[in-house]
Amino acid sequence: MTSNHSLEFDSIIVGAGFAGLYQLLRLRRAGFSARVIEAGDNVGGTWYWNRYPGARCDIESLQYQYGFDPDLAREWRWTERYATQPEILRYIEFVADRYDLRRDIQFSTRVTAAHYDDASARWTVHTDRGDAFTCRWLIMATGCLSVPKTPEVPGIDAFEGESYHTGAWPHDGVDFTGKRVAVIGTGSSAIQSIPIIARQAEHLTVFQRTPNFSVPAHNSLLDESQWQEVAARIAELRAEARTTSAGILGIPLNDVSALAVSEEERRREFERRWAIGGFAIGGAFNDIAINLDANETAAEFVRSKIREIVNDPETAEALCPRDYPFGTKRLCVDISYYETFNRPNVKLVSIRDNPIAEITPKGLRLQDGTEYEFDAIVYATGFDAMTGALLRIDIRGRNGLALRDKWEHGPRTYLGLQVAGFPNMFTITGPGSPSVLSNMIVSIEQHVDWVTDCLEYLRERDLAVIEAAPAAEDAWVDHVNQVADLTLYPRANSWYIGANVPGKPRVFMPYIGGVGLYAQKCAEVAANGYEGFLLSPEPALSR
Ligand code: N01
Repeated sequence: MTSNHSLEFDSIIVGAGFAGLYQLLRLRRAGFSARVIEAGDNVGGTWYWNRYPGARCDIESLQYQYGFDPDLAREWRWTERYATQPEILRYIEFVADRYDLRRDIQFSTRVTAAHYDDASARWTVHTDRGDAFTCRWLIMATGCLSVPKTPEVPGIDAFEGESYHTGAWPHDGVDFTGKRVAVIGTGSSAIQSIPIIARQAEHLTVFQRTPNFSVPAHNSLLDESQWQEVAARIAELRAEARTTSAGILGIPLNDVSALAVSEEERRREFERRWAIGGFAIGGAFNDIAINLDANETAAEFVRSKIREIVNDPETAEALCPRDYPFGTKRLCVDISYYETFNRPNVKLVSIRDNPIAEITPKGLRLQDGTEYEFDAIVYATGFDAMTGALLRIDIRGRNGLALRDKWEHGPRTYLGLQVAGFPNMFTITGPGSPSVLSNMIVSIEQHVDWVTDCLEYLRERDLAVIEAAPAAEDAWVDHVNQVADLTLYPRANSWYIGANVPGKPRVFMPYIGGVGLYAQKCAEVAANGYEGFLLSPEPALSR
């Protein structure tokens, strides 16, 4: 179906994931007209697309849920400590129905362009179905990890077997029974899917360029009393989460240097947190993220665990990360990942010094000429993160300035919320905000609340334009870089700095100063009349 109409809204929201849905609800309740444009044929965003086997959230389900409505928290009963993708998707669909959101969402429609018109201070938003919507406020809720990245090796289209990307998995699932399968990549998606694929496939070969640090999830069924306690106190807990560094509760920081304690004490602390599972290990000592020697103690602890779990010493060594500090690539949380390499039908192939040269019709060939044959190849090769979803849309701001040109050397924003030269456009969890370094839902709610409050403020004062001031943007970008440079994070070739996409500018994209400090800064900016933003009335009124 195509549509050729011009429709006017106060706001167009791009994306119907957690961010787009909550933004729609808030705007509707505040009396703004809004339409959501979504490429998928249903709600869910990242949880709609990432249906690979084993997909689940690495933040505990009681914290990875909306916190804005205590009734909602009481109505939805999570079943496991870490929710599976199907359960999270059911939750998002439940939310969409509960608040009757679907009537304002246009599905199966991709936004192709968005152009700002100075004279009217409005955006025109074009879609692949021929729509041309106009709006005053353009809200990009396009997600940070929503553009799948396939390796740039020749021959991908020539493969005669089945090919899959974890980030765009078939909705009907895939049966690997009796098949020879390759998984390329060893990031979070691979680490979750490998144990499940290994159980199904006749044989699984894992191609690893960089080993990752992974910690056990220790998943379990959710305790009724735990669930009830959170359901009863959700608002209070969410407010508290917003004051923490990662938007996650229950990870107390042991405020001691890893180098100030004895080896036994250090090991005890790491063991204690390993037994808790998930990101608990991140708070073991106060200098793991900033001091290379302290960091090495955590890295070596995880390596010792890998050696304990994996029977074959050569495979264990190959799985041990060595050339970047612990935690500076996203820490993975797994269910039996390392154990999977003890299966007789699983083989690890390190391609660090011998990369994939070509995908062949029957499988793949490495640079040294070794050939492999497969029935199926799974690309668990990640995403064009943080900027990919924004830059694939032809976004043009004031005087036709293209966002692609403005961000030629990397993303620049003020608070991760706005871009100078692009008035009235907001980026939910955009680069320059804590986003991917935090519990995304906490950061999404904080941004959506801020944007909604901002639009109400402007409406009350008959203001029609808000734009990041260039000086404020420059200062914020400097600050984001300075804080990142205080840590070990920029030392890793991670997707946080765009290293996984050849040619992408190497800039540390998220803000690492912490959710608490960041939220406080955003609140202060608002309290000071949107300090650092330029506000102006309706263009016609100002003449
Ligand atoms: O992607 P990744 P992901 N040849 O970029 C390798 C979130 N997430 O989809 O490290 C060979 O982490 C690449 O190697 P290298 C989470 O934030 C959350 O796994 O670049 N290999 C790497 O091993 C996560 O961090 C959840 O050297 C190639 C892998 O592919 C983010 O999404 C679950 C290659 C890509 O790993 C992304 O995770 C899943 C090539 N040409 C994801 N190109 C949970 O909540 C890339 N690789 C649990």
